[in-house]
Amino acid sequence: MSEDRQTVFSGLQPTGNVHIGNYLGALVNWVKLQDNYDTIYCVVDLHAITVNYDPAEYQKERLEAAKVLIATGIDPNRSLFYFQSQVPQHAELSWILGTMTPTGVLNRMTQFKEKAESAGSNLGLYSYPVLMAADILLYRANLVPVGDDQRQHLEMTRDLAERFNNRFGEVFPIPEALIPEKTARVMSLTDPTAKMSKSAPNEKSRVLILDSPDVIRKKIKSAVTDSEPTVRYDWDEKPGISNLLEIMSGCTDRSVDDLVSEYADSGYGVFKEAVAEAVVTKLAPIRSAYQQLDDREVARLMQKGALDARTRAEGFAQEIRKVTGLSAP
Ligand code: ATP
Ligand code: LTN
Repeated sequence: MSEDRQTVFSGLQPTGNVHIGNYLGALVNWVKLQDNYDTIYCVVDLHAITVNYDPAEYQKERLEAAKVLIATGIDPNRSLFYFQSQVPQHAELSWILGTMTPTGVLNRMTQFKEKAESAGSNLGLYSYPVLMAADILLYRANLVPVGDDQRQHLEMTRDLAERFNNRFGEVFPIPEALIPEKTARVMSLTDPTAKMSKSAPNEKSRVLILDSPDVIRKKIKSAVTDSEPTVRYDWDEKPGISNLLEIMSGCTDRSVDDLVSEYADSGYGVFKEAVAEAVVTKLAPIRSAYQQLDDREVARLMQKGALDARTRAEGFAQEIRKVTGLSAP
């Protein structure tokens, strides 16, 4: 890691399976940024236990999430890559930042309101954005690649960094969100007015990174569209088609305009087949990389990542303890 490179941090929850929304909204950027930045990527297992879970199952799901990320292109030799729970400095900073977070701000968090309604409220779910701010600020990250749904959390993180700096001195850079122009919010295939989500009950609503080609084709074929058969990019009138256009564009690096000019009059059947093939082609190498990964080797890589992360985090944590009057006596 060279000193002059900017630091990137992002996290993914190990709940359910990683879907194409996660991939196009965030992971594509995670992978690219490895070329030019000091990258730190974290499987945020403390965040995901804010909703009910089965411990034995969770142990497996965490490793699965790590494997999917590696298959996608996260390289543990180029990025610092680990499980959040293995680095206690995240939780320590979260407590300190929590003392500076007005509860009125937390009350306004959309994700909290939605999850509290569906899964029931608890203190962890409420303070979830504070832990996220701690993840980012702990490493003094400059850039945070995320999907559009994380915008509000990022704003809160920036506010907390400023609040901390005003009180204790210039410790944290103010982090910027890196959100893609298109595919920042990939929508559900069964309800294109809702975000594609890991937790939606209908499995047909999302394409998983590890879905087989057949399953992908079926899901895209049954994606909800409208009855006027022109392929047009229009989120108000044609959210289903606009979503598929963005997905195809994200999988092919062709612009939405270019796709519209090719498929405008070809009919939905032909268009959906083309979308499905683009997704299958994009995901095939990831699926085969995943199949070649060895669980024990990945577990070893995660242990090594945690050791390195702890060392790095402790250096920053000591400075934070110093300015906040919490150093060892
Ligand atoms: P859930 O699907 O249950 O709401 P999540 O997928 O939002 O959970 P994470 O797995 O932590 O939670 O998200 C990882 C990254 O994927 C985040 O940066 C998030 O913004 C992004 N992301 C999640 N869903 C989408 C989506 N539908 N479109 C674009 N980006 C998304
Ligand atoms: N809150 C995010 C996951 C997350 C994260 C982070 C993202 C936890 N810590 C730090 C970026 C940076 C989510 O729900 N998707």
